[in-house]
Amino acid sequence: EEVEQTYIMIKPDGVQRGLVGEILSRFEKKGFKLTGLKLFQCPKELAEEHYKDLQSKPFFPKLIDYITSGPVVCMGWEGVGVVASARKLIGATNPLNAEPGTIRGDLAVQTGRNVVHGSDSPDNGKREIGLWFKEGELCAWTAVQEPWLVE
Ligand code: DAT
Ligand code: MG
Repeated sequence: EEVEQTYIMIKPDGVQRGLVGEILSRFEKKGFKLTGLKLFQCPKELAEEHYKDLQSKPFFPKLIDYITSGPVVCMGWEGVGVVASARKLIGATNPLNAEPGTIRGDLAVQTGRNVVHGSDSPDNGKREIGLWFKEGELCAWTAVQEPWLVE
């Protein structure tokens, strides 16, 4: 059980549908610590870098159009096991397969509009936070609730 960092992003559909507070509060209530937060219109080059592993997929151009179609909410979250835990809170990539209770299971219908991104490994968590945030945009702080979350 290691303290990890993950990059969570509310995609343009989540912002347009007024789901920012709902999605953010699920990570907050779980007990993770917010380390960075901003509303951001993503340039094409950054979207392509973020999703570079999917470059050869047929859906790649549509994915880039979607992610750059409006502002996203960029978030850094920290906590014990946060990478895998956040992926569980988010649910399966295809919202039709996502369990009720998960963000995608409760709030989304289609893979191409699945409202939220979460890093898939601790290494990618660090990589993506470095990609989306500049130095000075992240805060190191102590949450007073910490001893009530982790023994
Ligand atoms: P996840 O976002 O669950 O980590 P992923 O990394 O495999 O999923 O893919 C990144 C995003 O690309 C995903 O959230 C939506 C889009 N995507 C993935 N597979 C797709 C497919 N078969 N058709 C259309 N879009 C897809
Ligand atoms: Mg992924």
